[in-house]
Amino acid sequence: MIADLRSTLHRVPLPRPWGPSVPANHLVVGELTLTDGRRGTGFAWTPAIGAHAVHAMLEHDVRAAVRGLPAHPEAVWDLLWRHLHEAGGGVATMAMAAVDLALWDLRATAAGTGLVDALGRRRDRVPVYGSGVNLHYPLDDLVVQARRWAAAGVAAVKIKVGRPDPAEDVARVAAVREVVGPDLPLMLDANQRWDLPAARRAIAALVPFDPYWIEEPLPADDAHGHARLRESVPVPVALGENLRTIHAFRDFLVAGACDVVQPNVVRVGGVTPFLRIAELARTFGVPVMPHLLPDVSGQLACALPLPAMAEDVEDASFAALGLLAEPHPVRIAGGELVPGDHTGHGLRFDAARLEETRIA
Ligand code: SMN
Ligand code: MG
Repeated sequence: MIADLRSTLHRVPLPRPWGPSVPANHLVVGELTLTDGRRGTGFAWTPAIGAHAVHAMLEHDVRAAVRGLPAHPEAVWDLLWRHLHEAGGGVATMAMAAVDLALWDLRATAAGTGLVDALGRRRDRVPVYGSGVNLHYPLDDLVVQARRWAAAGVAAVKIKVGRPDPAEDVARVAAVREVVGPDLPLMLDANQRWDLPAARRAIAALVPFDPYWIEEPLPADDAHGHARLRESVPVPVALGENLRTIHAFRDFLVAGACDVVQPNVVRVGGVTPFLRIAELARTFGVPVMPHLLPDVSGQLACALPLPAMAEDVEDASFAALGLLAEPHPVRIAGGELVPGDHTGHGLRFDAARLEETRIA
């Protein structure tokens, strides 16, 4: 039974800022204690927006609600969703992730296995793609980043598009394609910067560089728009990092809005809903490519029904941010991610680093 939940908020500077408004990421660590004394660690994460709200919701609403509940991820998830729903939305699901990840940590540990085996191992390693939040990079820096990825032997690369002048997108994608060669999958991420006509025009101009997918070409909530776009362009559409509920994923899949879904394990509320979304996507034959957080997502990818790649945004994994004590839960090298032989999810936050970055 759950005895208590404590949470702390941390601001962690990014060695490579994600533009002027995102110089740091925010982490909320949740420590769940059971009545028998066992402890599980969960976390929520957000680049900039909502971090204080998530922490406040954990302290004010979630803490009291989880005390006395059985340490059962699925049951707790459903109860918490009902309990928090009148506030609703992304803040609630991010807060719920801190609880759910802690419960999965406890479940896998109790089974004497790591997360991959607790979920059902389907593969021992997954390909990793190099990803950059680089729309603001000058072309030269973008090319140098692409060279680093090529030299590291990544399985694929993803860059941002959606510069104010579409001709710049063409020049940037052409330059990166030149660096990585004709065979490496090259994904493009527009982060919702276009409307339907702009997306159609931009994608038509980028087709010659053989994009592996176009990500979030339109506003993230627009299922109908994505479905119409998808019918009119020859490039697969990926989305889902800004969807929060299994119902939203259901609606996008039913609308035929995407070829790939990208749930973020924190934003959807943890491992429990992530798995439900993966099973749903499977019924549409749509692969799941977990969004960010490779320290955990890479483990999930090893258990997904359909083959998946993990995403490694350069120098932004929790390991790369110095947040984790050794041994790290996953090893990323040569375009592959391999989970370690830990029990639980294997993320052990470095106590000194947490102290140094703590803001609440
Ligand atoms: C992204 C989103 C949020 C933070 C970093 C990067 C991006 C991606 O959309 O898909 O990697
Ligand atoms: Mg994206």
